[in-house]
Amino acid sequence: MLNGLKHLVGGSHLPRFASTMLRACFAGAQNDIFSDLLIYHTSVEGDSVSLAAFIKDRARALGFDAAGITSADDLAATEEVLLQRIDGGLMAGLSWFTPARARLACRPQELLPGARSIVALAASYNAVEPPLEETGAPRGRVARYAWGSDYHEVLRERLWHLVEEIGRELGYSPGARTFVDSSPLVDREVARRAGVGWVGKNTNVLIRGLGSWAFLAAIILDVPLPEDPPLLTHCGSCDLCIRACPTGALLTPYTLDNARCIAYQTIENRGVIPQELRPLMGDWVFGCDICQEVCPVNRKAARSRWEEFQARGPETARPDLVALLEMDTPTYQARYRGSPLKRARRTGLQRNAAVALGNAGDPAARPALERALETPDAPVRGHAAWALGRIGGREARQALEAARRTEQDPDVREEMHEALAKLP
Ligand code: B12
Ligand code: SF4
Ligand code: SF4
Repeated sequence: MLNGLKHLVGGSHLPRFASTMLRACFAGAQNDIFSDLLIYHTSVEGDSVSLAAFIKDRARALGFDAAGITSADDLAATEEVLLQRIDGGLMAGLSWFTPARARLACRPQELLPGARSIVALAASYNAVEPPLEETGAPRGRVARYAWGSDYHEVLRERLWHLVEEIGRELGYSPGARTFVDSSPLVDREVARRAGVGWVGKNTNVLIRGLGSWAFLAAIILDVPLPEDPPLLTHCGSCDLCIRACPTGALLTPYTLDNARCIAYQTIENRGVIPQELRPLMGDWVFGCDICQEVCPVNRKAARSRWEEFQARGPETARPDLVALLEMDTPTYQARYRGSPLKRARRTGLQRNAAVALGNAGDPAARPALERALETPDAPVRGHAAWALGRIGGREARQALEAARRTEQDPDVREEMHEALAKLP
């Protein structure tokens, strides 16, 4: 009977991994009668090694630039860190980042019952900045990760392709769950533990050859796979990112104060940007790349091969600020369909454009900012008032005084009042 079973599990008529699973059952058996089957344990390992190689190979063929594998064990130390950050107010503003979510994010087996392994993946978004025709008009800056198509959609589709290929190789559909950014899994720690990259002092995961210009994604599987070791690389004595951050959001190496980060303020904050941060935001209207641009590891980063992440055009990377401030809904819908910029919503982008115009200080933007004092969105009106206060001039004063007389929102009225008080 044993020989018959050996023949069965080794037989080429069974899909390779179905036979592996059968062997795995035997290898786990304690009964002496099956000791003969220990021989199969070696080939189980052999098969999971070759399945891991298959997954990495197919991941590459599907466009992913780096892949690694880690276990589905809890990420206990990171859970502690996340809970401490929430407790210390360092995740302030992200109401969805609750202790319950933080716990779940670090417990892969709760995210997928029966989870055994995590395939961690990275996809470069290091696109070339599109050439810009210099018109002299003030322009904003969009973080590189948002120059192309929405990575959530692009990568989720590829991840499911990969799951399908793994299923074909196994001969059955494995239990699997995919993750790209928005799902509750602590993407960076998974990538670090799987040896995909190391954590830089700016908290981003740096990947050999790609730098930190890479999205992270993951698949949790109920299939056992051999783990890759974490990398030993680290930042050494470099602290360029910490010194370059204009808002002081990087409190210490590896620690970000969410509410001070320009990325949070321009993308996630739906309301009022604290006044003390606005002058420090420069021309950023969606995200911020300063702590990545100064990173020496990024200087040698390869360009992205992903067509989807190439810049859609100069206006996506460096939008005309007045046009952004005055953008109507149809223009917004057409320009940002399928783009990550949609996350900030039209009024969020307009609010950010007002701040950037205030920082640019170009009097040519005054008429557009004056018109913005009439828009229905309160934060846009308030930030336009702030910008006019910075640009100054007689016309700005007249417009602010007139708008203040009819303004109903007390916060916006206060912004107008403060802007007027600052004018000479
Ligand atoms: C919330 C969030 C934000 C918040 C940041 C909040 C925060 N404090 O992290 C905001 C909106 C500000 C933001 C900004 C950005 N984000 Co974001 N964000 C996330 C999200 C959804 C959760 C991150 C999280 O859990 N943060 C909590 C902190 C504590 O966890 P962490 O940063 O992962 O923690 C790592 C380190 O802190 C480290 N650590 C903590 N303590 C210690 C101590 C020591 C000694 C050591 C060694 C390490 C260490 O452990 C973790 C990793 O191992 C992830 C997606 C996801 N599901 O994970 C994307 C994600 C982190 N973001 C991403 C990106 C691209 C960005 C931006 C670059 C976008 C931009 N250009 O504007 C900026 C970068 C800003 C910066 N300097 O980090 C990528 C990062 C890719 C990469 N290569 O690292 C992710 C992974 C999305 C993705 N799947 O691609 N983001
Ligand atoms: S993204 Fe910008 S604001 Fe945020 S930590 Fe980096 S440099 Fe600072
Ligand atoms: S700038 Fe220096 S310290 Fe910061 S992430 Fe890059 S190598 Fe590390």
